[in-house]
Parts: sequence; structure tokens; C-alpha cells
Amino acid sequence: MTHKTCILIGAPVDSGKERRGCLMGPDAYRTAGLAEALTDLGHRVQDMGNLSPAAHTPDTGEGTLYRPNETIAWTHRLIRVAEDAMARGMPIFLGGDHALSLGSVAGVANHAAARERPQFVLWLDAHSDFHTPESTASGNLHGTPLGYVTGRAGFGGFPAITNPIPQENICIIGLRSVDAAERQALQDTAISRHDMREIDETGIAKPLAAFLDRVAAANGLLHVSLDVDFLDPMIAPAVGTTVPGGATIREGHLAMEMICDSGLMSSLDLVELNPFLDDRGKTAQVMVDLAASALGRRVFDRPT
Ligand code: B3U
Ligand code: MN
Ligand code: MN
Repeated sequence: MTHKTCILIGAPVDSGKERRGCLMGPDAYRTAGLAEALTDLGHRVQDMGNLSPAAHTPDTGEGTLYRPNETIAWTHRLIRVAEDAMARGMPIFLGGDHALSLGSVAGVANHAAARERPQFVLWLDAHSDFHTPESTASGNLHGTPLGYVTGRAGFGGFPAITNPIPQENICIIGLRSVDAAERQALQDTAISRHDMREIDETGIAKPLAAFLDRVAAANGLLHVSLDVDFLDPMIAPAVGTTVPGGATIREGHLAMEMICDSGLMSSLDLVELNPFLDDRGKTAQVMVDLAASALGRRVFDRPT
């Protein structure tokens, strides 16, 4: 693959849900050797260190949402940082919980619009994260990024979405925990949705190849958002919301290798890692290995 400038953006967002620990994620990825793995593959790596949210009024604990002010402040900061990083290379957002994707995806979408390129999003997750602040039952904003970036109503107080991602440009793979309200809302959308039953029946390659073909045909930019809970908790235990029956190491690597072969990925989120829950760093290591696969690592050179 062509060599990239990988811009590592530490986004220790921990306001998207109640259980603490994702703020340690960026440093766990560094400890697991992410920069070295990418450098070994021939990429240039710039590490921006860990960001902090924009200035904001401290959350009071009142209301149904968990720490909305802090998440809004992160969204402001990350939109700007994403726009800026896209102009210089390939941003890799080191989460942090999935609330960081309100900012990362909205920011890359602004960049794509400025370049007159369609933005596509691949969401690898057990959950569909399609809530709004009005529909969420948990009050956890990490369950809302796809609702936000598609321009759903109910995000008062958040930065206005200037370039909503068209529903047909989104593909979710790995689903196995979708709330009733989300299921209902998703039913009326053109978002491609692939649950684990489908992966079991057809394999992961089929729906992924179909989506990548669509991105290529549209000359699109591709943002990949990889939630730790896409993977099975046996191989990736360091996440607050474990859901049994997730993707295997083999499915994870195959997906990343196909993404790499497509040459389409222009930005990446690594989210929901909670190092406090890890087993000797194994989840951080799996995530680093998957990122390396998406950026060209091969265990075997395949004959052409
Ligand atoms: N849909 C539930 C659960 C959830 C979403 N994302 C995660 N969990 N990680 C909610 O709280 O919105
Ligand atoms: Mn998620
Ligand atoms: Mn999830």
C-alpha cells in the first residue's frame, strides 16, 4: 500500500457513559506499540499527544443525560482537530469512548464536503449507536454518534451538523445489541445493517466487499469506526459493555485486510478500550494489531 502520514490523536473522552476508564485508552495504545507498528510498515507517524475538551461549564448531574456539557465540548474540539488532520494525513483517533465519534465523524465529513467527495462510514460495533439525546434510555451519549452525524433531530446544544452523512453511505457490521427504540428508528433508514447472524451465515467478506465496492464506485472517502465490542469479549475483554458472540480474531483481521486492500480508508477511530478492565494488555494489543492490518501488515505475502 502507499505510505501514509498517520496522525495519532489522543482523545481520552470518558464522558459518554458512566463507567470510567476509557480516558486511559490512548496511552494503552501507545504502550502496546501502535506508533512503532505503523513506522515498521513504512508510514510516517505524528503523535499529537492527548487533547482536552474545549472550555465548558461543568456538568451538574441534573437531567437525564450523563455529562452532556463535557461531551459537547469534546465534540467542538474534535470537529476542528479532525478537519485540520484530514488536510495533513490520515487521522487515527485513539479513544476514549464512542462519544468521540460525534466529533471525529462530523469533522471528517466537513473535510470531505469541502473537497466535494462523498463521505462513507463503516461502523464495526455490537451496537448501532443511533440514539438521540431524546431517545436514549441510558442517558449515555456514546450510544448517539450515528444519530448525530446523520443529522437526526434532538441534539440541541451540540454543534450544528453542516454536512450530514447520507444514510446510504453508512454500513454497520457486528450488531447484536440494539435497543427497541433504535431498532424502530433504523427500520426506516437506508443504513446497511449486518448482524452477527448474517456474519455467521454468509461470512464477513460478503457484506464488507459490497460496501467497499460502493465506496470505490462513488470515489468516496471512508471513515472506519472500530468499537472494541465489535470483537468477542473472549479476545477483547477490556470494554464496559461486553456482548457475547462477537467477531473473532480471524473475522477482525479479514475485515481490516480487505479495508487495506481497498485503499479507501482515510480516517480511523479506535474506541471504547477501557484499560482498567484489560487482561495484561491483550485487548490493547489486539486493537493495535487490527490497526496495523488495516494499514498494510501481512503475516504472509500472497502470490498474485
Ligand atoms: N444502546 C444502549 C447500549 C449501548 C450503546 N453503545 C454502547 N452501549 N456501548 C445505549 O445505552 O444507548
Ligand atoms: Mn459504539
Ligand atoms: Mn458498542
